[in-house]
Amino acid sequence: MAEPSQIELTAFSWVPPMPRGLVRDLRARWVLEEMGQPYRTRLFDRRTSGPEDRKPDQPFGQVPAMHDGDAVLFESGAICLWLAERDPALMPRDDVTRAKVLSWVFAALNSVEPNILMLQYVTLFNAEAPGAAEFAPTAKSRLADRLALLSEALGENDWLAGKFTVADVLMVSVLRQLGSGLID
Ligand SMILES: N[C@@H](CCC(=O)N[C@@H](CS)C(=O)NCC(=O)O)C(=O)O
Repeated sequence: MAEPSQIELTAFSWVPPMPRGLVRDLRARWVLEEMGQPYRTRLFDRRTSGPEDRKPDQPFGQVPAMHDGDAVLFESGAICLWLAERDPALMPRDDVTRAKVLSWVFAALNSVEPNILMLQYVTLFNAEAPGAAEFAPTAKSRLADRLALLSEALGENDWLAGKFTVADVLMVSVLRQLGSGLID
């Protein structure tokens, strides 16, 4: 019988309709699938399980977290980078490409995603909060500007670092959040 995988990923067995297909464990699953790396999951049902159940592995009570042997990681970006380091396709070994990959990984999580989150907060999650409706057009226009610059940087290229890497996994995962009509 095959050894059980030493990799365990936390995820939800149930979420409300809106975030389905967008929960951040998908980023790690995508990388694991690209690598052909077997893994098992530990699932939480959001109807019955609260953040406290997840805090032992994830200080903010969220998913994903990942056990890899004795190592425990949280943050989808850290998990994806940890895994990609083992796959020269996802994280090429040459410095020139590697520098691009690292830069685009952080751009996805630190320069693009926060603008999406800001718009989500004022139009979806906290739409009723004081000032939210007034700030929504600014948030929308900031996101549109950021997306225009991303598009300019990508140009006619298919991939951010010249070939498909973990940077594309993370950027696409971030951009998929726009699919729900957040921006025209
Ligand atoms: N920055 C974290 C964000 C993780 C996150 O937002 N997780 C959400 C699902 S996509 C979550 O667990 N939400 C449940 C909750 O907050 O109760 C990451 O990239 O891993």
